[in-house]
Amino acid sequence: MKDIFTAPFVEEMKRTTANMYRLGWDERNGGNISYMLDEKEVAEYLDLNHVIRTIPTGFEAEELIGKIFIVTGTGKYFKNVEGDPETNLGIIRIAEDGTTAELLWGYKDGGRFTSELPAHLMSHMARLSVDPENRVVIHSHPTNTLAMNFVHELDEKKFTHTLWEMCTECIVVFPDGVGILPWMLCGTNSIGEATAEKMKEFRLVIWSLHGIYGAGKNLDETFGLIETVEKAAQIYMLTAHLPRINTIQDKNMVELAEFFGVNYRKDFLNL
Ligand code: 2HA
Ligand code: ZN
Repeated sequence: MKDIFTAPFVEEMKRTTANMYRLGWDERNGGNISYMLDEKEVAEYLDLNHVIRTIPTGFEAEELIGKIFIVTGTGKYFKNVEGDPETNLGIIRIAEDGTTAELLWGYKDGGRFTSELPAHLMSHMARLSVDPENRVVIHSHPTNTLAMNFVHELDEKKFTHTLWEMCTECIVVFPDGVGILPWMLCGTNSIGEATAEKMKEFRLVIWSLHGIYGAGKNLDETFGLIETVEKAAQIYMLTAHLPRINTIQDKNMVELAEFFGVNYRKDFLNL
């Protein structure tokens, strides 16, 4: 058996959480990540017949039975994952009943997965239904994206359009735009269901006045999606109070989308 502390998926989780912490997006216990792992790869590091303990998830995830995820822990700080992954992360498998998580590794201090697990697992199911390659869901509180929530209309078309205007490559990186949920109580099945519903249409979903969800096929891609939104939001926040002299035009965005061959939300442009 190989050493789990050298597993690429543990290394990647350490790198990603450390990056996000240093970017200031995940203060205290803010943010959470879930990453669906390949069973064969996990079996190189862990005995899959050895369940440390079981933890109820509080909802049914029939489509995910047998699937294995590495997930950040509830109340745990991204800041601390790099130094102590076995306490701050856990590897869970969704049990045969679809409502229990079997702990295979981690949460060493008796902890459990993020309180946002419903939103994560429901988002995984929603993304997998439209993209079988989806593996990662990330929730974060990126500073400028959040700041923009307080000064910009929270309308999917208008918000996406503003972000697309802020960086030339935005429409290419997230041509499907950004979905927006109203402010809702976090940590509940209801916000999970609402997030998943949006995830059928968008890989990025804003939780108004709270943060963002992103989904993608690996950690790099998902991180990159959120990073690009955050960069656009930063340019917006640096310029929103100044006279706008120049702007990327809708016709430029069409040119970009067509040149890069992306399927963009035409109804989010004003053509
Ligand atoms: O887990 O970010 O939304 C901490 C959070 C909850
Ligand atoms: Zn949050």
